[in-house]
Amino acid sequence: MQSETQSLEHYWMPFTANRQFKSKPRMLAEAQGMYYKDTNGRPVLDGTAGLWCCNAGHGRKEISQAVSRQIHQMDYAPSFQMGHPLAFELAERLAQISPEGLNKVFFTNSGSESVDSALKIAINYHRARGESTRTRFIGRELGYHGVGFGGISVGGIGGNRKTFSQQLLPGVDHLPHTLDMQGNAFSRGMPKTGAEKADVLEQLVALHGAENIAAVIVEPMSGSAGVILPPEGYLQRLREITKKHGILLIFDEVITGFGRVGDAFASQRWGVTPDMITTAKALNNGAIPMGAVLIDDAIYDASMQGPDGIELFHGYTYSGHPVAAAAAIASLDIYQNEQLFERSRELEGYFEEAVHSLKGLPNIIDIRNIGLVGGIQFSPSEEGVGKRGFGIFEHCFANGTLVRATADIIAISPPLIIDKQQIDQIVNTLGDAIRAVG
Ligand code: PXG
Ligand code: PLP
Repeated sequence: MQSETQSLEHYWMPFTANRQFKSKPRMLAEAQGMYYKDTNGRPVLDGTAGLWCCNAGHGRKEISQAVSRQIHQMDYAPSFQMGHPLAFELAERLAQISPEGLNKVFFTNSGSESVDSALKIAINYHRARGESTRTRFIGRELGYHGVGFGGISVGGIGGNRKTFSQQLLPGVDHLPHTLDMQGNAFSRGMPKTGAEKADVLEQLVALHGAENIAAVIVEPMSGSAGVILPPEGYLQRLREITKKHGILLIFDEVITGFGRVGDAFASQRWGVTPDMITTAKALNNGAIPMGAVLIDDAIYDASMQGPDGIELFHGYTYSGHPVAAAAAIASLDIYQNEQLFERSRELEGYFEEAVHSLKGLPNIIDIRNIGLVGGIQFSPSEEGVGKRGFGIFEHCFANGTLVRATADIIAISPPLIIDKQQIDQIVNTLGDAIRAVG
């Protein structure tokens, strides 16, 4: 419980307007099912699964009990040159639900680390095959790949890069983003047009030479930049072009993984299999920091060919942490037992109708959706970019619903256990907020 005298001065909060927050804090203290409680005991409906993490909802006993059991049995085990059974068990479980061929797993502690790991694995793979000139990466405008120097280099959100622009990885290009507000505003699900934007990859190959390009990394659906869906056929084209030129394709599924878009992974929803998938967040329902890279057998096998010894000079103190792994196995059990990935697909139609019913309210210029994720985009107010979005977020929170604002886009991504009435509640609160903020 926060006491009246609690100092807020010492904690430098991430991706937060610290001075603004500390002058008017929003504090969460408890969570159960679909609801948070703030420090005054007021319930807040979770329209964001935390930060896209808690797909099975909050306070799941199966997870807390697994964590408690494991921390008693063995709190920590070294991860270099030592193993423990749970990490192997979790890797096997992940291989069972991952797309075909992606049967190897490298553990990390966050999405950012998963991205850095995947980029390094790509370079290591090409070197192992004698193609050591393949070092360039291709990301995409508006992409979010976490905050490591690797991730911001391939990332395409200007605000996250500008301060560090002289220190980014060399040899990175960006594909154009796929948001087309002229042609595709208010699309339901995948937009119809724009697949040809993938063809820019051919131009980059012509410019640099395929023999110099290691990998292309994209979010199959951009989450952070405001729910930007791939046009029909776009991901297939990226797959065809990368395959043709021996370039690895990495899908960053930190947000789209574990049921968010109506299948275990977006890769399966859209029938396109990359060479690696980066994950984190809902991997263990957000309970303990953990991420993982799912890797095609061919990459692993090629990397095991050199002289006997360490095959990849990379890893984290907490890779495959036993307590995080216990939480992940318990989470996968819940996802499976309650068929939550299927539930996300089943509720998609209702959710789609609900979010698109907001069309026509003041200043809405686009609404986008897939699975249990929705994005509502507003024109910026005269006060500046982001003010309208933040005002709507604040109004919703004051009225008992948590949504997420990125600039003037509101994203909704509730736990997959949500019911129809709760979907209505989110949309109704949002509608009131939009009318009130104007
Ligand atoms: N890749 C993708 C696609 C992500 O969405 C990361 C990497 C980085 O993960 P970590 O665990 O290092 O934060 C992410 C994280 C938002 C929001 O509001 C999104 C993320 C994180 C925080 C807020 O959209 N995505
Ligand atoms: N910095 C120092 C001084 C370390 O000794 C280590 C790990 O041993 C690290 C950073 C990296 O920490 P981690 O493995 O948790 O990423």
